[in-house]
Amino acid sequence: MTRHTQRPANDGESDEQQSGAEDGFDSLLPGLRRRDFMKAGAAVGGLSGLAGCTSLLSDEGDGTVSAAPSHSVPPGEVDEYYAFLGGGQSGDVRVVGLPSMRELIRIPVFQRDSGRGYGHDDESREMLEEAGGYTWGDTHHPRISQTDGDYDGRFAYVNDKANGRMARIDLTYFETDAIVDIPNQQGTHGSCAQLPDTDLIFGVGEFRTPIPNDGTGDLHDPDKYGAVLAAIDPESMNVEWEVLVDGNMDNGDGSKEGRYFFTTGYNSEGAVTEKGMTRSDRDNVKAFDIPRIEAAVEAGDYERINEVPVVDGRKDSPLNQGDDPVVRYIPTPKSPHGISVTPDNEYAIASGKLDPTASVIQIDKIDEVDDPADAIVGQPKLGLGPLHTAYDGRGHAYTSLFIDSQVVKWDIEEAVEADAGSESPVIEKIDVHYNPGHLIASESYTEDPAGDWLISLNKLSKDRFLPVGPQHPENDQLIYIGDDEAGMEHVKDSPAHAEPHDASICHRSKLDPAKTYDPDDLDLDYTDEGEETMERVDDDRVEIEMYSTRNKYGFQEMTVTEGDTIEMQVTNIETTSDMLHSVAIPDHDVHMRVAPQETRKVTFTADEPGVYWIYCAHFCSALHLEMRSRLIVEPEE
Ligand code: CUK
Ligand code: CUA
Repeated sequence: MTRHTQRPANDGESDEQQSGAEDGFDSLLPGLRRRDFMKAGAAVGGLSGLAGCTSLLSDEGDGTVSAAPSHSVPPGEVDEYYAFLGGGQSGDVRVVGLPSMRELIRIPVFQRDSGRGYGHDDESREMLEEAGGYTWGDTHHPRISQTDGDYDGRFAYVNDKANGRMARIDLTYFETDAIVDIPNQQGTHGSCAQLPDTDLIFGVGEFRTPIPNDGTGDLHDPDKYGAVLAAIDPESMNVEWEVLVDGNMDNGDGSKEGRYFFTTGYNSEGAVTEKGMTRSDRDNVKAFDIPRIEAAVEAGDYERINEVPVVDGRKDSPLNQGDDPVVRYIPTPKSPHGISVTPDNEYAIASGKLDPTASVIQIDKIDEVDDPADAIVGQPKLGLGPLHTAYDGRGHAYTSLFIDSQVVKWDIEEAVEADAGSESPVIEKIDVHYNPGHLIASESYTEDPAGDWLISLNKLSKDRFLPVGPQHPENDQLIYIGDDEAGMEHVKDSPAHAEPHDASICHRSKLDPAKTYDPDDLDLDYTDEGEETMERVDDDRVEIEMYSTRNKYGFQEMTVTEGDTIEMQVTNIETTSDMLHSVAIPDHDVHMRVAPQETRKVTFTADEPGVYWIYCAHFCSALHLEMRSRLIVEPEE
């Protein structure tokens, strides 16, 4: 481990202090479970006395004693990591600090959010409109852009499983800045970048449909349905090409050097009922050969559908005959779910879901073997319902076990050595509460994971929190994984709004969020104090450009006529960070936030005569309530 400290919130603590106690003391040390004791005690060869033991353990200040470093972040201090969590059916991305697990902010992506003015100003509203105009999305897999195999802090990308879209979040401003509605794809599930430099973003199509799905094909014959992998340019957000495959797809991950993109797939049967989808004992992992696909596109070996070049990657495609197929189908036990490539780029590991094993695919073997099945070099038996796998950079894998409600830690090389179906690679299991979907370790998706924290994103919390009605919170549990001798330690429960799936954890040193806007980054012109204008540009159109500051708007009143369309552009001229204002207009469904140095525009129609108090909805000073202006709408003659 090189870059960051392994013991984030506890810098003064030495390795010797990460110790345990002898069996028998556990009742005296309430925070540490018995099995941790045994492991830790064995690791240090036992300790001589209880007094020494308790003083050597970290104290959480609330009577809890723990072998993990402190996970509490005292008031006024900040976290070591940012965690970006897909918000599922809420359509957002949550930003959580680690190890405190405090939610810092939510980034609205596919839904309007009045707290951030998102979907209220013209630009974000038009972006949502142009991307289909839906009111929600299903965000699963936020991935941070990388350069040279490490987070570069520029962008995050996240899928909308519901409506076949991919969005980009600008991490300078923590705002969604682009959304693409992916043609020919329904149910964009996996989302991932081509590494090491984020040259492409991949959207993985889950639902099989007729392609094109416009009613012209046979709607009733599922055999004619298909699913595509979509490759998106990370700058323009254009879909560059797609590959049509047999069966469906689920999750995806890319090899670290850009050669392959892997997807899991269930339903190789191409069925349309649960029963049919689970009939066969085998499904597959698809390995997309990116350079080979790009060569096919270059050579014109595609069909253009809905303006996108679609390469035929089905098994019987001419492009799949011979030695360098565009897509290799690697058979696995049925219904593999998560797939992730190890930090060293040796293996792609697919978790079995309906099978208790994970399949370890050796990446450089894919080219060599005649039978793709021979690229699977390990198949450890992990437990029931393995879904997703994360890494610590020390040769261990951590897999969520949905049915067993556990996280299993196992040794990757050991799994390659052992016979298929062996449990010997399993190092340790820890209970989580309950039914984990994804799990994620700090910087697990990079070439150099930090290996200290892991979050288990549990689907059910049952009775772990105060009851709040029939919909219970999700439970994101923080587990310390930095001490192989002491073992995994569960240190925190954190209730979450429905419903996190995947996450990316990034060290704070790799992000550089802006404190205020740079007006040069915005398309609209800055309006300073004294530059405000109000102009009737048309019979029924009024343009207003004004500033806002503590505690006034550029105009104290604005008189228009019933039926006028008003384009109101507002600059927040504050240079002090955190000094937000907004433009809230009663009865007009307007709430436009303007952060310091930000200029936004909102267009609305004044269709009811009357007086409307425009007010600032962000509490900005003692005179915040006085920060108002009147919109006077005179009746039409
Ligand atoms: S999926 Cu949700 S738990 Cu979308 Cu990555 Cu597995
Ligand atoms: Cu400005 Cu409140």
